[in-house]
Amino acid sequence: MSTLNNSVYLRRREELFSLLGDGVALIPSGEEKIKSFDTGYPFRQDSNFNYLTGFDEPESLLVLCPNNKEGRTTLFLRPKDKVAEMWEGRRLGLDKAKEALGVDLVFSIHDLDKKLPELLQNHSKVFLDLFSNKPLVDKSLEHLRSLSGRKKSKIASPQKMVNLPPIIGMMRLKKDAEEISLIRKASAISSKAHKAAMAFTSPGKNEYEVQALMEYIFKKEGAQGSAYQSIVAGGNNANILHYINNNEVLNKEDLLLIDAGCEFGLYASDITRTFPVNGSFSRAQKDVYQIVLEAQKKAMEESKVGNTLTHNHDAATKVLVQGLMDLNVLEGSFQEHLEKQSFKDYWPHGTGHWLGLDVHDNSPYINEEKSDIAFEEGMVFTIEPGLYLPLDDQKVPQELRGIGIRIEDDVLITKNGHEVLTDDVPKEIEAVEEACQKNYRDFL
Ligand SMILES: [Mn+2]
Repeated sequence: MSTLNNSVYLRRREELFSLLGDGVALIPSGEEKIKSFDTGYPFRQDSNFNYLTGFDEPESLLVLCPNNKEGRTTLFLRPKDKVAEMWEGRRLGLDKAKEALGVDLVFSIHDLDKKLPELLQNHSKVFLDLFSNKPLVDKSLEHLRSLSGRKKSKIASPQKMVNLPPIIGMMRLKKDAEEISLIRKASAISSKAHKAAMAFTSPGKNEYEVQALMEYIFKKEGAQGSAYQSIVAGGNNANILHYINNNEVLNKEDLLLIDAGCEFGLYASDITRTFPVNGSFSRAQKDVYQIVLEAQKKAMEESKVGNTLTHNHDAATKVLVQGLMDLNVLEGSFQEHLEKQSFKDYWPHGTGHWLGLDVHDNSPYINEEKSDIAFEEGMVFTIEPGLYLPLDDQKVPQELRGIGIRIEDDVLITKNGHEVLTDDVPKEIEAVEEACQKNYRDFL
């Protein structure tokens, strides 16, 4: 039924109960979305709902009431429906849900309006996603309004609404053993696809051919597909940070930047490699590549318990700015560039983000004291420095124009430092050139 053993979700819900006080939390499933007319996008479960239930159906709502005597965990879900199931697929149904998901109470989603007021009453606050689920907020407000209208009935109605995602986000920061094993699996599959892409790429192929090979490997290895839209960017296309057109022919003089990763058990991996289309780096490409690689290594060194993503970013930025000066892209004073951020044209993004159920995992970056969240064992994030030197930038020396490079790995904080989960994909210049000489069929 669910990806992991029920005890994992019970443990997570137990942790959340302890943060809710006498409140009640509403956590809706993901929704089916229309792609065009009557055809939908593939359904993808909501990350928080999955984190707390493992249940993979839409049209469901999890209600957590730590002080509800009849049961703390209530699930609304779709009832069995012979015709609908014949057309659209099997449903768990109410009868099996309790045991399959370890919840206390189950109701049909069609009875939500009838049952929700009962579940909301006699709590001081309601926890829910205030900013990205307007229908649920509206519905809750409607019920709260009618509850608070019944003043003489001695029913206490919640007076406060609290935004829930940051609270679950804090829980999701440190990955448990089950999550780490899913991220490991996602990383291994994505690593294989990147190695295959290096071996497969050659001048004259189209970007989408390389994309197709990688996404074939994602599926073939059991992943649900891409965790995010693959970026397969030849030459100057790499200087468009979110280039997803992936429809141009690869030139033999160019580099190919690939930012692609699969989703396994809903967990993401996120890898970027940049390698020469013809299998060997030119002098100019090597010069830029070495700087980005060095920046990544310096950021890696900072990745240990107690440090923060800002440590990583500052370490990478120093190397990249010095590099831009060495390449004669920037002139002037190193300190001034750092202070004025005048490198932003060529190094415009952050060095990393949390990674988990979402590729940019929906967890806070600062704590309640408004300072950076410090690394703890079990946290997972990316390290992805880059340099982008557009073809039409007159300030960039001629021979460097059109080069865009990013190197990205996924990192797990351990007791004594960190582990690079995507270390299997070559990134040293010689190793990359070697990987380009391999036969891609060996990865299929
Ligand atoms: Mn990333």
